[in-house]
Amino acid sequence: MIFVSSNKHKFLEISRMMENKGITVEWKRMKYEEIQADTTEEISLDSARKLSASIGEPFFLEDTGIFLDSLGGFPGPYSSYVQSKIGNSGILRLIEGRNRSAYFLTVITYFDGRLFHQFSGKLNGTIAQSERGNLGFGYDPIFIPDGFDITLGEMELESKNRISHRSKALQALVDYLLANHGI
Ligand code: ITT
Repeated sequence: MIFVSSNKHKFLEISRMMENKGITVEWKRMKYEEIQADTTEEISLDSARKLSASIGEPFFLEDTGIFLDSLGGFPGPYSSYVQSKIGNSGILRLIEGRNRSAYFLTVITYFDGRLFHQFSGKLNGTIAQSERGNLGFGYDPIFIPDGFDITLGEMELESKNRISHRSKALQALVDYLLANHGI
């Protein structure tokens, strides 16, 4: 399976999950252009459509966002831009004194060589009072998954993989492949 992404952390999480299922993931490391759109689904699909013209064989990619309830779902599809401009400390300042509920959403788009298929995974949680942990990446140090009292930044990769948005979306893809192609 070819996975397209510029993000090493995503690849490490995905390849470990797939390894545990006996599937080898080949990392096509590249930065591709992402449109700015209202939904993660649209962004993920648009990227896959454009890349399919040059890749020409089955692959998958994913787009992920963090959605803060008290900010009407912001940054959501703008998560990458917001992370690079204001970072986790900026998010902590933005939601000071507000409801801290949030969720991660991952949308995988799989191109089977002809058609596109989407699979999503969600992880609910709350935004921590301060950054904690140096594991994971991106928003992990400020996100406490429901049912835990540590952030994703304090979780080993295997533990994050057991509960994450990304692993749920990936499991849906694997289920689809098993049902339709036998992998
Ligand atoms: P691609 O090349 O795969 O697009 P990217 O890092 O640009 O890699 P996204 O646009 O999907 O990926 O990510 C949006 C932002 O959300 C970005 O700042 C990531 O660091 C962050 N992010 C994505 N997945 C995350 C996760 O599991 N935990 C914490 N932050 C995450």
